[in-house]
Formats: sequence, C-alpha cells, structure tokens
Amino acid sequence: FLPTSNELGVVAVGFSGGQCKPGVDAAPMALIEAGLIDQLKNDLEFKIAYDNQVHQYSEIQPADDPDFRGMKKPKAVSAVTRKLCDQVYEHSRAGKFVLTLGGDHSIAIGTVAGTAKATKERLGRDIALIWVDAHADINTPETSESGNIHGMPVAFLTGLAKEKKEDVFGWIKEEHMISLKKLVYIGLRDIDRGEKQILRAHGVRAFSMHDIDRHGIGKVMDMALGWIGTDTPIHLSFDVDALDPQWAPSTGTPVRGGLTLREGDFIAECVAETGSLIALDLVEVNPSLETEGAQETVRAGCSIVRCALGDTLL
Ligand code: HAR
Ligand code: MN
Ligand code: MN
Ligand code: MN
Repeated sequence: FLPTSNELGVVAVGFSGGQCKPGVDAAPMALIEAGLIDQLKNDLEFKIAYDNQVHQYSEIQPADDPDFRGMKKPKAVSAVTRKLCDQVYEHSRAGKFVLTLGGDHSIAIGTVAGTAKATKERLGRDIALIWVDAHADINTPETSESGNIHGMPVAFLTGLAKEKKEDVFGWIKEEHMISLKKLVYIGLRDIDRGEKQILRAHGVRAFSMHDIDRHGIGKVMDMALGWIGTDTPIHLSFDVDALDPQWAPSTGTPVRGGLTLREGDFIAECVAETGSLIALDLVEVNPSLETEGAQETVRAGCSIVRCALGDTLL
C-alpha cells in the first residue's frame, strides 16, 4: 500500500492560530531555507510535488472569531484545517507520501483527517497515528485549561470531542477519524489531569519518558510498532517539543527531560524502516523564540524529517 512511486507531496503551513505565541508560522520557510526540500530531492531522490508557497490561509480566516466552548479562534482553526485536509487528501489519494511542515500542532486536525480519508478510499484501510510529543494534545474543549486548540487535535480526530457546527469542526466526519486503538504516543511528559483520565479510560497506548528511561528507546519502538502491527499505514505526527530543550529550545512550550536528538532520529528511522509510513507532520518549531537556539531547532527538525523519509537507512 505504500506510495508506489517516490513521490512526495509537500505542504507548508504557516499557521499559528492554535496557540498564542507568534512566530511558529515562520517555521516552514526556515526549514526550507535550511535546505530541507533540496536535501529530500537530491540526497533521497524524491520526486517533489510542492506548490512553492507557505500557506498562511489569511484569506479564509474569519475576522469575527469569538471564543466558543472555551476554544480560542475556533473558526479560524476549523477553516484552516479543513482546507489543509483537502490539500493533504489530494496528495495522499494519489498515492504520494505527504510531508506537512507546520505551524502549530492544531494543523494535524487537517493532515490526519486528510490521510485517514484518503487511505480509507484508496486502500480500504484505517491508518495508525504515532504522536511524538511532550504533550498528549487530547484535551476536549471542556477539559482544556488553556483553550488553545493545539492541545486538542487528537480529541477531534478520535471523535472524543464533537461539535455539530459546520464552521467549528463540524466538517470532521467518520471518514476523517482514527481509532483510539490505533493511536500510539511516544515522549509524553506534560499531560493535563483531564488528559490522564482520557488516556486511562480508553486504554490508549502511551510511552512516556519514564517508559523510555526504563526500557530504552529500542524496546519502546518495538512495543510501539508491535502494537500497531505490520501492514498498517502509519501517519507520524512529530512535535519538535518531544525533543529535550537542549536540542530543540525554540518551541512554544518546551518541557525539560525530553528525547535526545538521536532518540528523536531513531524514532523516525524505526518508523521509516517499517515501510508503512504514508505521512509525516513536523510542527511547533518557532524560530522567533530563541536567537541562538532557533537554528539548532530548525536543524533538529530537518534531521527528523530526513530520518523519517529513510535517509540514514542502509
Ligand atoms: N496541555 C496543554 C494545553 O492543552 C499544553 C498543550 C501544549 N502544547 C503543545 N502541543 N505544544 O503539544 O494547552
Ligand atoms: Mn503537540
Ligand atoms: Mn507538544
Ligand atoms: Mn501542563
């Protein structure tokens, strides 16, 4: 079921509306200026389908966008992710890998919805979702303490959070959703109380930093991929804040005690090795937050993407 060709659809999303800090919208350009797309083209010999633009989606963002059920900028995030879903869907439906460069993590509502739908249609299969992050991002509007939608994407994608209003994620239908049984977390270390209850109640497979310390990253990846099973299309959503701030300081919500850069690359390599990866998001790089750390964070992001796309495999 893998993308049969070596075609890679790239979507650059300069969107920051899922949280409150400006600057994360500049990440796609910073990653591209660091040479990411050239490397994928030249070193990895991908045939790249990229429209040469960083989408800001300002044209579809409503001027009047009051809080709703505690969510901040609900209509803007809904409209942007809906549009992004269509873009990702088109690439994935055509059998391409899809690389999405964010943006904050709210954009995964669009990317995962797009690959889930495309894969159901193309292969009649449900996708698995590997969420590499310091955070679980599974708050419902009601459990969220911040109202920031980048803390909620997994709740909307799994149907835990539902809203009928078409312009506030009501566009998310069954075909866009993934099963909580096919969701695996790696790297967790800052989970809200309400999120813990959700993870426990639904028996979600989660590997925290504690698990990585105990078993080592090799064993954790064996367990994570074993849970998903072979022959299941995988969407990997990688939040750069999964890495320790030592390697990725320039991100909106850094949390100490994270993955080393090598562990992050290893996770990406292991997923690449399965041959089942169909899509990758790289999110939450915010080059404006640190002066020296910004380039380091961008480099770390580039490295993760190259590894996930097979660079270091022999
Ligand atoms: N759990 C917190 C919230 O809901 C923090 C979410 C954090 N941010 C991210 N996403 N970078 O992974 O607001
Ligand atoms: Mn996240
Ligand atoms: Mn995070
Ligand atoms: Mn917290």
